Amino acid sequence: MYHATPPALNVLLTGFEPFAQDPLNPSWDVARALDGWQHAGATVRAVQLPCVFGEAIVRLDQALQQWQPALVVCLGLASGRAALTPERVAINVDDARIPDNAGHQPVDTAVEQGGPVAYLSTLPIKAMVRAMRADGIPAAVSNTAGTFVCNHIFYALMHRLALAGGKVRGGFIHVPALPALAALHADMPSMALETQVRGIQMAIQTALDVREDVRETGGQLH
Ligand code: PCA
Repeated sequence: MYHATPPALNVLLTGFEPFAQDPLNPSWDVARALDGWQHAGATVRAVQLPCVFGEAIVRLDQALQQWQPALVVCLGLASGRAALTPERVAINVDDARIPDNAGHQPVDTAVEQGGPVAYLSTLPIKAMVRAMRADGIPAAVSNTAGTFVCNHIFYALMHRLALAGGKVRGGFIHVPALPALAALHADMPSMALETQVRGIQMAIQTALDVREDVRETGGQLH
């Protein structure tokens, strides 16, 4: 008799530690809230990354090694945005406007020496945006993840997935501030934690269910 059970599928979901004097980072709150959540036979594994150039990649490599994920979604905070924004493209540039949590501030250096100029997300970003908006959650495709630690980890992730043969899909989603964080600033858009969690849940669900992205216009940041 054949009793083999299919291998356990893991979804690696990363969030960042707080940075830039903010006391919290919703990207980690969201990832932590989804740790252990299951969909379509896959289990979410949440890992926190340091907001430090280089060290974040070391931690990512450990997590990839540990969980051998079938899908990787990295989250980060984009304060100032009002929607959940799957990123389209990671560029091979570190150009920090502020120092990271270790005081490093690289300017115009490569994430990976000799790597391609850019990688596109291999997540179905438009299907994800469509699913979130259909559920009443503000979402939009973003065409820039910036040039700070979020783009750094997004690029490093896509480089690794490409070098590993491109069978594992991955990408990056920026999340807005939480109301408690926005309250520390004068006029910052925010989104409640439970809405963010539901949106990211929906995004992961879509990535697991949808192989081919939808092709449609609209729903992107300018
Ligand atoms: N956001 C920053 C880095 C860490 C985070 O959560 C960024 O957008 O680069």
